[in-house]
Amino acid sequence: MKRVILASGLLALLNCAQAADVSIYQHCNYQGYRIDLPQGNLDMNKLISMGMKNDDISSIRVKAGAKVTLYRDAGFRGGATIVTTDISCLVSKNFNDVMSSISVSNAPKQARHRKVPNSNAIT
Ligand SMILES: [Ca+2]
Repeated sequence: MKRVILASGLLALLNCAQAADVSIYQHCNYQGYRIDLPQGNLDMNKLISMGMKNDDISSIRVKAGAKVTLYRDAGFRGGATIVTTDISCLVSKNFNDVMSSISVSNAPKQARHRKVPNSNAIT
């Protein structure tokens, strides 16, 4: 019985790890291209290598517990705004088409949502 409970717990963790916590979108209302972001500090060149155009992002989805800091300039400079929820149009934050670097982190209560290194335990 204990095994079953452990297995379902691991499954929940895996499901959690699969979906991106943060996605950025080209246009307002989650339109245009979408880029799923991993945790960490993502500078302009990294974002461009992931398919972003500089100064082009207009909306963002942020799952509960995640925290995102948007920066106007590359190198995490030029003024920042913190986002912890979905923003359907960054015009409302005065941040439309300006973001050049971004920092993605999780609040402490989400820290347990990590990838499970060995999923064999489920079977
Ligand atoms: Ca910029």
